[in-house]
Amino acid sequence: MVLAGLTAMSVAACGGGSGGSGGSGGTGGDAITMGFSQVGAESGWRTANTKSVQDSAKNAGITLKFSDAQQKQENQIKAIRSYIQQKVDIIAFSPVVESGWDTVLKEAKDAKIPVILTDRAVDSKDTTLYKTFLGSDFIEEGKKAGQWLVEEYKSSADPVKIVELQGTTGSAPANDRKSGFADVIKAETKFQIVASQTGDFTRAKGKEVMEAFLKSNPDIDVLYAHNDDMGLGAIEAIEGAGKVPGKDIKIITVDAVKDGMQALADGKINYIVECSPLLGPQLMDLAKKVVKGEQVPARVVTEETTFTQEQAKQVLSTRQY
Ligand code: GZL
Repeated sequence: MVLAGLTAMSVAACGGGSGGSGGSGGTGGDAITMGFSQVGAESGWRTANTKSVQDSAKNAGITLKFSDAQQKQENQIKAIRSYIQQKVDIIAFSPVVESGWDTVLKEAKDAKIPVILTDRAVDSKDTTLYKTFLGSDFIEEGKKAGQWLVEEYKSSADPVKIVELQGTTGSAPANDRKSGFADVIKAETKFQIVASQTGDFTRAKGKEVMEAFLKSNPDIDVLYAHNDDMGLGAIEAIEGAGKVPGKDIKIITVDAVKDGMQALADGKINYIVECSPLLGPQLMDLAKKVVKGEQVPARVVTEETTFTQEQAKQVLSTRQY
């Protein structure tokens, strides 16, 4: 009995956990090796998320193999295949877009290497392809943005012309922040989205698209940007057009990274819905449980809040990212 028990434990420790024979991890012993495929380095949020993952792996004693996909799905698929070849104990990744993952996730499953989704979701129907999804509720984030707008304009019946800077086309945050926001504002016909286009979550693209919006829509009242970085780029465009951001055009963004919170405190943004990038500690806890073969929740939703201009002034000095 004792020998059998020891054997079982040693297999589990080498990553044989929930995935059966699993990867040897390339390190043997109790150490866990994680292969992590990151979206890219497109925004302040992503930079903070990468730091959280890397610091947390170090603190957890997990060997991290890390790759930056430069926002290309084919690079993420290549990275996941490489981790399978290296027989890592577990794979975690933030899928740049929702679709097109079933084949490579089946390869990981066949190789008995468990997968954790972090930050963004996939639209695979087969939920046995991953052990859990850790990340924000993006629909809820979009709803919070819409709810602020409804409250902000409750005493006026005049039309409110909105332009929207969407995140990366096909990504879960872009799809869900768009639908959550639209669901709330559709209750009042005064709200009109007059233009909506992707800014790919970057400042540069956000500025470029906002410049085009301003040329074709001289009377914009509100900008809803799916992240701070696009909102900050849009602020440059708005000021370049001789308008005052936060006053002539009210701005709602999502993330609450430091630069966004500074613009909120300065009155250039009106409201920010928080989306926490600090997923590293929870990711490493989940990874240890999965490798040991322990049950984990299918969905772990990150806690987050919202900020007004006044609240930003109060918390700015305490922000971690
Ligand atoms: C959201 C994350 C998004 C951020 C953007 O969890 O995927 O990607 O909102 C980032 O800033 O680029």
